[in-house]
Amino acid sequence: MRLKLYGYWRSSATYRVRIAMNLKGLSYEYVPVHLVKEGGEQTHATFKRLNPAQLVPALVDDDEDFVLNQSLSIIEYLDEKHPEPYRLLPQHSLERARVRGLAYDIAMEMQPLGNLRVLNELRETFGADDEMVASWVRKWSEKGFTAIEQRLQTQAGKFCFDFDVTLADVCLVPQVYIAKRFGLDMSAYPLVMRIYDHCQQIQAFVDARPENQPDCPE
Ligand SMILES: N[C@@H](CCC(=O)N[C@@H](CS)C(=O)NCC(=O)O)C(=O)O
Repeated sequence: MRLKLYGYWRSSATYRVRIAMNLKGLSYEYVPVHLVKEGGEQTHATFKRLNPAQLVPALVDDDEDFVLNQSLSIIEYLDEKHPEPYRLLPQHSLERARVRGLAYDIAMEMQPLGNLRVLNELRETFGADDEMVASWVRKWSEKGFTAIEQRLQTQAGKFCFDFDVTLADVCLVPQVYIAKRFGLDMSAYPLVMRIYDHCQQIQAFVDARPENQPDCPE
């Protein structure tokens, strides 16, 4: 396997894949796709060939000659192929469904509302300024984290699901990063933040941080 991860330092979806690959000790070449420069490199023909949806991340395996898109689909593929040292999706079907449920709450209900092209549309079509855009992201982040905080009350330990790191944690940490970036006060979500802080002590999470990526501006 010669894996190439096309992504962007500040992309939360790419951040998820970086965490998962680091947890599994998979080495990969990181190929930055600048989402803003020159109208966004995700819209250029070279990247559209990899992902016509014009979204990062994309995972390319040059040896096996395939391209995958959608962070959760990429992570599930890697999890099945490399179950060691952690399974990010539990083997028990009910537990697996619960982990997916929390991950989807984040990846399908929260993250898309703060995606760059949605925020650009708010600015360009509806005349939103920076504060209005930030307030929009905070509003949907609050709604999402309020539900997650409540859900965590019955199941959280060091991680979202007791003591095992799962896909849910892999999604949670980048979403907290986004909320903080847009100025959300996270003190209303103590369980979310306990898990976030615990994950920050794990090297795989540290190495995946946006500020530790080669395309992060100095
Ligand atoms: N559901 C997709 C979301 C991908 C996504 O939204 N990527 C963002 C960065 S986090 C992007 O490429 N945005 C570019 C744009 O909006 O033009 C996944 O999980 O991979």
